[in-house]
Order: sequence, then structure tokens, then C-alpha cells
Amino acid sequence: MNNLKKITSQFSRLRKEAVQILNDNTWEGRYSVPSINLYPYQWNWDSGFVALGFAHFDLKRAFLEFESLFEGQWENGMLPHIVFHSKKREGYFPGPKYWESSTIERANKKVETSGITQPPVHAFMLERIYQMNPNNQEVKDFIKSFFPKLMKLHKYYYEHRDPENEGLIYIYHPWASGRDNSPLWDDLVKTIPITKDDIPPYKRYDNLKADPSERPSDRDYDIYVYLMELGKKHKYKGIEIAKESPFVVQDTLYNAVLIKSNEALINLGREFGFDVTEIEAFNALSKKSFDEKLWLDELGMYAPYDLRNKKHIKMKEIGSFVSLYAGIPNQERADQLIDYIDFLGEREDGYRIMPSFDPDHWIFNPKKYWKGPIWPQMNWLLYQGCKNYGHHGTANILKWDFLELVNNLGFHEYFDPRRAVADTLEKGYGGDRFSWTAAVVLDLMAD
Ligand code: 2M8
Repeated sequence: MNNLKKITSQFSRLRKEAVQILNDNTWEGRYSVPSINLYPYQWNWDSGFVALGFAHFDLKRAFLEFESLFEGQWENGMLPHIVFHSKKREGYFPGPKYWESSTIERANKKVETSGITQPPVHAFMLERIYQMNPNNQEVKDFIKSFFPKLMKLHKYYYEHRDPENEGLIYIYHPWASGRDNSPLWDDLVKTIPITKDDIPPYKRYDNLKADPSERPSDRDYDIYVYLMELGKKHKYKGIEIAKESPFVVQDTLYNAVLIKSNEALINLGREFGFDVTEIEAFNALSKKSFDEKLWLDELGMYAPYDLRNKKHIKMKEIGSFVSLYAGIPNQERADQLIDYIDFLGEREDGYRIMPSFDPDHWIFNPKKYWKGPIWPQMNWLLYQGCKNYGHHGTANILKWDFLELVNNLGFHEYFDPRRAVADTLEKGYGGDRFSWTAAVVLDLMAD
């Protein structure tokens, strides 16, 4: 309770700082970068969170965030994971030159982009902005004009990323999952037999700008490059890549985000007079397949499916819990998932919820990127999910633990989940003055 009082007394300072960060991370007046130093371009799912953040104080800027991101959309609907609005920015690998999107016929011709995509959070963010402003004509007009772009993106998934026609789309690069070096992918990438001779030389910048012990390893990066080369070789044609790639995964987080966004699209479409029958059918199939194929009794949660080796990736990992926001599990399964979140929060060894990976697994690393730390946008997704199933107590812990971390350690990219350790630290991990951290703070404080 004292902590709660302490944080609420800091609300106006936190809000001011969050607004300042979003404004400072805005370039050319219309798009955001996740963190000026570490990620100097516009990122796909980061922008969805950023739009929500802006919606709390500058609606026009929120619309610009969506519009600038979708400037990078390809002809076939694919929305790249990075849009390189400015070629002048340097110091990020792989930058605009690497991807060669200008050589791809169906790629966007106005702006260079990457060739992979990321979790499609945009439709549910837009629905949320509408819920915050149900009578605002500007918001309604924007939804009407923007809806077709979102629909095109969602259809792309079912046309190009669902070879088994089961409603579960696959990714072919760990970066597409948004959880780059998650232990989920470790076994899979270990089996990829490459040496330095199999990939072109490249230079990392991320480990010069952030503490290398908090970033992915060089071996991880070699694999990222190998898989990007495969993408280039096949001109980023998903089906062709899937035939050759060792990494073809039906991911939990990705599919859950897609399902939640499908539903937002269906709701918005019905309200604004768009035909949503096709997406309704796709979504019903996705929801059913997710619940049937990805649930593992032995884990008590959902797990990604490795299409290449035809097996589940059996690890306790945060992606499974996004299913709650998407309303996928029945109440019994949802209770089981949330019991696990509670269990982590109540342990005597003192974890804050929710670490991004199983703290009882030997690979768990509380400092290293997607191998354990707490991530702001993940806490937001889980917070919404717990509320969805009536677990308001757990939702509140997710919210307040996270706000406390930012209050104590700054607007960082990710945070140490060990209570005792975090209490001795002066800052969070990874990038600083981070856009989605600011956005999530604004939205949670307003809720
Ligand atoms: C991280 O990923 C990028 C590659 O996309 C990187 O490490 O260079 C991830 O945390 C990803 O989820 C996020 O969208 C991106 C920008 O914040 O950074």
C-alpha cells in the first residue's frame, strides 16, 4: 500500500516524462523510433503501442503513427518489421541497404523496408483508441479510411503464411516473433549447421550501444543473418522460404495477437459497414486450431509448434499468456494459466511478475534480453488478459509492479524480475528512454 501511494504520488512526473519521451522519439513530426540510440528507425509492433500512448494526449499524432508505419506496407499486404524512413540514420544492423527491398517487385516503392514482419497489434490498438473516444468524429473518420489497410494485412497472413490451411500462421525468423533470442528458439537454431563462411560479413552495433551481456550472442546474430539471407534468396516469398528454412514456427504470441486483432477488425468492420465475413471464418478457424493444437496438458499452457520438425517447443514462456487477451482458453484453462502467473509472484525467492521466461529453467537469465527480463509491452498484454478473465488482483499486480519498476529504474527497454536485485539497481536494462515503455505507462496510469 505504501508503494502504491509512493507511485501514485509520482504520477504527474511519470506522465510528463512519458509524454516527453514520445515527443522526443518522434522524427519528421510523424513517426517514432523505439529508442534513439539503439533502434533509429520505425518498428512495426512498437508503433502500435506508441499510437496508443499518443492517443492519451495527441490523437492526430496517434493517427500519423499508424499512417507512417503503413507507408511501408507491401503490395501483397505484408507490413515490414522496420520502415526505414530516413536513409541518413546509421548505426543499426541490418539497416536499409542490407534488406534490398527496392529490388523486390511487390515491395513498397516509396520507402525502404525490411523483408520480415512482426506481431500485428494495430487493429486492436485502433479499436482501443475508438473505445477511449466513442463519440469522436475524427477517430471515426480515421477508422473508415484506415480499415482497408488493416484488412489487407490480415488477409496476407491467411493467403501467404498458412500452408496447412489450419488458421495458424508461421514465422520464419526469430525477429518476427518479437522475442528475438527467446530460449524457445535455442534448440532449433542450434541445429542450423552454419559457420562464418556461410554468411556474409556484418558488423553489429547493438552490443556497442547497450551492455553486451544484456544482448543476444554473436552466434544468435549469425543465425539471424543466415535466415535473412534465405529470405533474400527467395525474394521474401514466405511459401518458398518455408520449404527450405530450418526455422518455420507457429508461434503462440504471434497467433494470439493476430486473433485478438482479427476480432477488433470484425468489431470495427461491423460498426463501420465493412464486409467481414471472410475474416470471421478465418478467425474462427484460428481460434479453434490455437486452442486444440497448441495446448499441452503436460505444460499446463500453450506452446509454439515447430513445423519443420513437427513437434511442440515445450517450454514455459510468456507468449502462451497472450492467449488470455485474445479470449482463446476456456475459463478452466485461463484459471490454470493465471495460477501460474500468481505462483511466480508469490514465490519466496521473490520474482516480480511476469518474467519473460521460466525462472526454474536452467537457461533462464534475468538480465539477458528475451531470456528472462520483464518487458513493458508484455506486462500490458498480460494485464489486459487477466482482466478479460476476471482476475483483477493479478492484473493489478502486473500493472503496479511494472509502474514501480519504471518509477524506480527509468523508462528502459526491459527490467530485472528479481525483486531483491531490482531493488539494488539504479536503472533498467537495454535501451533507454524507450517508446513503448512510455506508451504503456501512459495507458496503464489512465486505466
Ligand atoms: C528488438 O528486436 C530488434 C530486431 O527487430 C533488435 O534486437 O535489433 C525486439 O525486442 C523487438 O520485439 C522490438 O520490436 C525491437 C524494437 O524495440 O527490438
